[in-house]
Amino acid sequence: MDICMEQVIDMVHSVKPFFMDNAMSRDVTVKGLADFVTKADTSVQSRLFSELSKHYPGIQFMGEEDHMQAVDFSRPMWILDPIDGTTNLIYSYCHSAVSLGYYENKAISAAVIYNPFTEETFYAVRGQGAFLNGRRIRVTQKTALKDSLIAIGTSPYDKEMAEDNFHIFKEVFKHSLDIRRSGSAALDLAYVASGRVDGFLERNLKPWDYSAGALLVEEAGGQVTNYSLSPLDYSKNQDILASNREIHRELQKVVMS
Ligand code: 2AM
Ligand code: CA
Repeated sequence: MDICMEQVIDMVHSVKPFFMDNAMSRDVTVKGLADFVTKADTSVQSRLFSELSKHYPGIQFMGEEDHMQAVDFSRPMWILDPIDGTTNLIYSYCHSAVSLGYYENKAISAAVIYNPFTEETFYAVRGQGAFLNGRRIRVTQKTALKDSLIAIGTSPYDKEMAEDNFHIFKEVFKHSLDIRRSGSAALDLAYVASGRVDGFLERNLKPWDYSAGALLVEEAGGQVTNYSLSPLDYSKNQDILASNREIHRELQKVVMS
C-alpha cells in the first residue's frame, strides 16, 4: 500500500491538543506497576485509528490501548503508541510523543514520531532516509564506546529485572562517556537516529514502543537488534539495542558481560 507521508503526518499533528489538555493527562487509570493510561492516551488512539481507517480502509491496527488485539502478522498493519512517555505526560515533563509505524512484509516501511512539546516530527520511509522537520538526519560517527553517550530505559514495570538491568547500566556507564534516561523509548530511538545520543538499550519493549523508532534508526544509518544481535521480530516484545552501527558490537559485549 502506498502511504502519503504528508497526509499521515498531518493526522498525527492533529492530536496535539490532547497532549496539552491538563484535565485529560490528569485523568489517570493504573494498568499495572508503573504502567498508566490517561484520557489523553485513549483519545489520541481513537482519533488516529478513526482518521487512518477513513483514509486507508482495510488496514489492521495494533495499538497500546487495545492490549495487543488479535492481528495477523502476514498482513499490513498500523502499529501505534498514542502516547509514548505517559508517565512524563502525567508529570508535565514535556517529553512524550506519538509513535506510529506502518508494518508490511515483516518490516516497518514508514514511521512517524511526533513530540508536540518541542514541535519535532521525526519520520522515515524505507529506502528514502530519515528526517526531522523536513531535514535529513543521520546517526553519529563515534567509533568507540568510551566516547559515546548511551540512553538507557529502566523497564519500570518489570522491577524483577532491576538487579540485572542495573548491573548492565553500571557496566555501560563505566565503559561509555555517560548515560541518559528519558522515559520515552520512541524518542530515545529518534534521538539515536538524529545523533543526539550514540546508542540506546531497554529490555522487554512492546512493538508499539520500538517499531517506528527502529525504522528511523536504520534509515539514519544505524543498527537495531535485540540483545543477542538478532533482527527484530515485530510480533513480540524485544530487548532493544540500537546504535550508530559503529559501536554496536562493543556495546553488545558490555551489555552481555
Ligand atoms: P509508555 O509511556 O507508552 O507506557 C519507559 O521505560 C518506556 O517503556 C516508555 O517508552 C514506556 O512507554 C514503556 N513502557 C511503559 N510500560 C510498559 C510496559 N508495561 N511494557 C512495555 N513498555 C512499557
Ligand atoms: Ca503509551
